[in-house]
Amino acid sequence: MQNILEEKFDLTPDAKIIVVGEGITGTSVANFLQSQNLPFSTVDSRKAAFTFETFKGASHLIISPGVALSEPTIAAALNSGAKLVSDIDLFAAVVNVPIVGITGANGKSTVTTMLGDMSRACGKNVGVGGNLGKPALDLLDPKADLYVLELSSFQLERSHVLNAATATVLNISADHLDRHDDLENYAQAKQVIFSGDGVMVLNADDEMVFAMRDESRKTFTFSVKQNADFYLANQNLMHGENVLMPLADLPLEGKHNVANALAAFALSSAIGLDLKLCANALRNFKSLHHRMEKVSTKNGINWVNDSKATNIGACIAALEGYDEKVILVAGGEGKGQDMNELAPVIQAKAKAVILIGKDAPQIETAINQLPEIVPTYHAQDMQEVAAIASHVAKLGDTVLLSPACASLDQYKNYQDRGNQFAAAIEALPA
Ligand code: UMA
Ligand code: ADP
Repeated sequence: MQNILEEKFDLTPDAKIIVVGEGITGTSVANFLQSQNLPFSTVDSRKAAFTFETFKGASHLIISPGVALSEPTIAAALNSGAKLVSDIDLFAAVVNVPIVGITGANGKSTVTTMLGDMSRACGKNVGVGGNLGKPALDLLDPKADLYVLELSSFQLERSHVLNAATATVLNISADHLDRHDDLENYAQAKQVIFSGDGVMVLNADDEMVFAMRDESRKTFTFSVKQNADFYLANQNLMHGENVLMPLADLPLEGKHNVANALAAFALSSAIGLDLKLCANALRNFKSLHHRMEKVSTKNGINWVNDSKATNIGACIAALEGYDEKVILVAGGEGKGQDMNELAPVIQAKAKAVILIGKDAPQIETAINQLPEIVPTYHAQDMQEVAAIASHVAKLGDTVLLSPACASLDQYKNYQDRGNQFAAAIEALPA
């Protein structure tokens, strides 16, 4: 392994390697470097603020995804010649079995989990992780015959090689624009997932994804709207002339989940899995917590927790899945998204909106510009959300927490936000 690391990244016992960030990525990198007898130091700005001195003389920086590359002290070190290497680069360099790479604005965790289930159903010893669950380097296992990685744009923007056997960008919509300059820059970061010569899996319904097509590469397309290699027709998920499975057998809500299932089939097909066994795995798929999760029917109201909807695209997908109008709970840290994109869908699908969090005023301003009035309410916490929703909702109505925003202004994370929502409903008087 050491030879590979020297050859690919010039990582030698003389290198001055700094691991930036002491979270789960940093820890996985430190353990890996130690196992390779490579010396390193670690830094974390929570312990001591970064200064130009911190990175002086560094030959390599292995930077955790939560740390911005634009941070001035880091940018300066990279500019003066320190090499940027990621945990994903190290992982890809030492793995000798197929890697499946999954990125996109939304659906990554769902498709990654689907592919893990499908691989196990086909008898594979599969390591599943990355942005979801265990960091990539912690998955390394000599017995593994396949790895499935969820990759975020932050992980990809600091990576150079993946050489995935197959990879996909599921979709691109505004997210993390506080960290990426614009949508093109964000899309570019995601494209690193196709480095190498593996099979590209592309969403034919997403213009920016489809533009990544490379005629020289083997490509599978998927679509819920049109003809593609993997597509939806006559209430069936299809591959060419073959029915993969009837739509009715897919135990998930929403058209976006049909797209996710088709993407998972396309990836499975690219690595030669038996698609019949894959379909069986999907029939038993359990939707993940905090994603369109039906948490309660308290007082005759359908309470749905979609707290993982941390961007506008996910919230739109959630709303569009309903035939009738719902009571939407939205707001939080808006990450520089343009809330005017959300407003028309609110007009079409929400009978009222309960606003929470820091960027509630931005959503309210967008709603106030709509041609027809959508009533808005403000809540300080989930108890207040539950109380207002109980008051506004009629028997049989749906109350949907799909915030279109990150949670960090008010909650530990999206799980905490979803759990507090569920707890507040539980605590409502019957
Ligand atoms: N830190 C600094 N300086 C900074 C920022 C962070 O020193 O400016 C330090 C923190 O003090 C902390 C450490 O870095 O000690 C944390 O590093 P990190 O933020 O990179 O987080 P990790 O614990 O390494 O987790 C990361 C991902 N986190 C982020 O991208 C923010 C996890 O994704 C991922 O599961 C994990 O690596 C394993 O691959 C989380 C996430 O929110 C779930 N991802 C975003 C998303 O899904 O939208 C991208
Ligand atoms: P990610 O890992 O990319 O955040 P998840 O599978 O965890 O994706 O889903 C995150 C949010 O996006 C949830 O609210 C979910 O309902 C929604 N979602 C899932 N798949 C899609 C998709 N293909 N298009 C739009 N929204 C989606």
